[in-house]
Amino acid sequence: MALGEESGSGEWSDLVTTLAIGEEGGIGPEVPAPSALAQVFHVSPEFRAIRFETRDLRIHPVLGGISSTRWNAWTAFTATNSVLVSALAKRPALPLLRQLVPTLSTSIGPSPSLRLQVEPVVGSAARLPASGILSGDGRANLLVGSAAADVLLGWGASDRIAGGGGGDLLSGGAGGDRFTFRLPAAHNADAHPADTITDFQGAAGDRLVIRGMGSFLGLQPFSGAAGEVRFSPGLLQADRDGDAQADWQVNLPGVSGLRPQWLIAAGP
Ligand SMILES: [Ca+2]
Ligand SMILES: [Ca+2]
Repeated sequence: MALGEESGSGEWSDLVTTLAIGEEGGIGPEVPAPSALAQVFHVSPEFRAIRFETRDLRIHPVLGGISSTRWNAWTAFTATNSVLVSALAKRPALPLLRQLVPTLSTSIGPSPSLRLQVEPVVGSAARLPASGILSGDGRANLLVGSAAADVLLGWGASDRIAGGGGGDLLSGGAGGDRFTFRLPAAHNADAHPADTITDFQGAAGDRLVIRGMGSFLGLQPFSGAAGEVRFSPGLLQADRDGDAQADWQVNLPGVSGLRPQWLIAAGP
């Protein structure tokens, strides 16, 4: 992984070792941050770049002043996920960004992140109250989207991700992640926008939980039974109302095959 720019009044490389950094971007819980460390989050105006900065509020014994280390986690995360980068670039900016954190120091006064409309949430689970970006961390997170279009980012570990309504952009990151969907009511199935999972990898443990699904047909065409689910490369489809036409779908870019055991049928 690449460490990003150094900033502040002096470099203090030891600071990096106080962080437990996940494989592709999470700040893990294994090493609790000392109280003098504060996590600060930066985003670009378009909310398409997320940076984590750890600021050490102790005075450096040699250089003096306060040092900070910025780690461009976004770059590390998206370096292996070009689909996510491309998809985000096509989406409008979302004004709400919630970032889960293991701990949050309250000794630093008003958080700069709040001025940037980033809302750190202490805990491993969170729900979006309105359309926005919900970013987990290196732990196993439970991420629940709003009824509108959201971006949910699981990062490391095995996350549970449920986008809810709207056309959601979902990315599980590393670990075997569980994506939960609910087939819409038959009468408005055609109006349901498609979700996209940018990094689904069944062989790596990712799973699709679909509430209300009937038979899984594999590559076979719909037979006209309500609730049937079928797969074609890059696309999971359901016929909610039994007219043999797809009226619900999840885009799975890059996925050429889908094993039945990667799908989990759940109650409505
Ligand atoms: Ca949603
Ligand atoms: Ca994950």
